[in-house]
Amino acid sequence: MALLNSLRDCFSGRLLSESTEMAPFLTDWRHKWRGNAFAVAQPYTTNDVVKIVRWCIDNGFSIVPQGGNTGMSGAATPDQQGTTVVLSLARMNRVRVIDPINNTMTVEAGCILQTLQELAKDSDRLFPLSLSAEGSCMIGGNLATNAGGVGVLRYGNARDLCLGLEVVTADGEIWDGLRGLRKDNSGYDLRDLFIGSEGTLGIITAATLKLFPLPKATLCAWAAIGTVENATELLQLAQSHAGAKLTAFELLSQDCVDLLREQMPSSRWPLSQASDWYVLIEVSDNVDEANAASTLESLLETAFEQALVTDAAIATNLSQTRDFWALRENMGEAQAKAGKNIKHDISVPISKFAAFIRETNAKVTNAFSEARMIVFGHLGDGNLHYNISPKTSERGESFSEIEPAVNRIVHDAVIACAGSISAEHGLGVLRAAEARRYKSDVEMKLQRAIKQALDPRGMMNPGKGIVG
Ligand code: FAD
Ligand code: 2HG
Ligand code: ZN
Repeated sequence: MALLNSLRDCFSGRLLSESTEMAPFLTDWRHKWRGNAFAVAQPYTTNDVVKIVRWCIDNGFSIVPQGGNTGMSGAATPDQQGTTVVLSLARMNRVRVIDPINNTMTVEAGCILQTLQELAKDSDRLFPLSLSAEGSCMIGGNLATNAGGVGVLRYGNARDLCLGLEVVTADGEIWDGLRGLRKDNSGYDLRDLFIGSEGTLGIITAATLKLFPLPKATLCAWAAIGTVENATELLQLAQSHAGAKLTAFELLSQDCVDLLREQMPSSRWPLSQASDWYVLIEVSDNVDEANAASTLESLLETAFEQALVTDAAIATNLSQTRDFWALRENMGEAQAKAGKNIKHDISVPISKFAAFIRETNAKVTNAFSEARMIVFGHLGDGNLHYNISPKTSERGESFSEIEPAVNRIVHDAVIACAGSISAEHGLGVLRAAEARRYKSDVEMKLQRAIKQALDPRGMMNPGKGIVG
């Protein structure tokens, strides 16, 4: 009790220590992992974060930073030991400055992503990071995971959208790197070390983010495609036809659509016939909607002529646009509703996409007849969500038992085509050991040297990420 009170008294924010109030912070959104913690601290300011870190150093506790707790890899859930303080950034949600001339905004780590998108829009700007969890994930978490989402093809991932950071280091010091500079070669890039480090090197407390001109019109189309080869050809065509106007290019299989409609029967379906594959294409235009429509229409016309597309629909109003996007964005939730699944968030060169899917689907379904392939993702980025659900509604342990063998098949195939076993969701605990398995000794030596230099006590998010 004395220890708890000394933590409570050392900073000005909220401290939770009752098991019921801590419970939501001790499991992930899928309830795949559960842990314990000494307490959950919710600081208001960067100085509060400093005090909590120093208290943890003095008392031998580790820290698990947490944002919106929407992560996919178990990285924000503490381990079982109960010797951790969960440091929730939720109350650090101030906007420090918006600079429309520099096209930047400086915000605290606990700002909800959607709030930042809306804020940018109010200034006639675009903050293009966009993912289905945007209503609850926080910018600190987005940066700590180097989140991707649906706008990477045009605007890049979270790393590309960040110019500067403020970080509380594992020594309890503040690094003020909140620079709104697009060019800065004045030393090793500390910002890039913290981005994507999953809370294992320090605590991001604020960030300076890039803003873009707000497009005048955004339009999307849903197209039926016979093969993945056709989808990658269509991507080439769309890139050459629409150039920088192409802002999203997402792929889904018929099995994904079936799963979605089973779990969410109210989903609206834009086409009259079924196909093996579908793509969702978005174009954005800085002139007007007529321009956007003409780009999309002429793209689809050429695609029909080249027999790349068998059917297509363009969203003609906001409600249709939402319906099209819902078919793609609700995939995560639909899988969660369906029960157990095995997720693989992988990157492969786009040129190898079609062969990868064909060959790996065959290997997985030959080895496990109960596997239902749920393959979708950000084709424009070479990032697949290569997920597997049980064919029946069976949710028991037997499906979990096949997970290591399935992972081995999928990840060996990824590495064989020079891909990555974690594209946008990070390693957390889900992929940490496997990532180590595929890294060279040299790369592991460098990774450990970075961890040792920035977190010599090993107190930041122990057990997570590449070094663990
Ligand atoms: P959390 O889950 O709270 O934390 C994630 C990691 O970041 C943990 O390691 C944590 O310790 C660390 N962390 C959090 N805040 C800080 C901080 N301030 N300083 C240091 N470390 C910190 N991800 C994608 O990339 N693309 C998608 O398309 C996508 N779609 C999703 C759809 C759904 C329905 C869901 C539930 C998730 C999706 N995700 C996606 C995963 C998730 O939303 C992202 O990883 C997101 O960036 C996590 O943000 P968060 O605030 O929830 O972080
Ligand atoms: C998405 O792109 C997310 O929808 C979630 O990254 C992927 O559910 C998944 O595996
Ligand atoms: Zn994704």
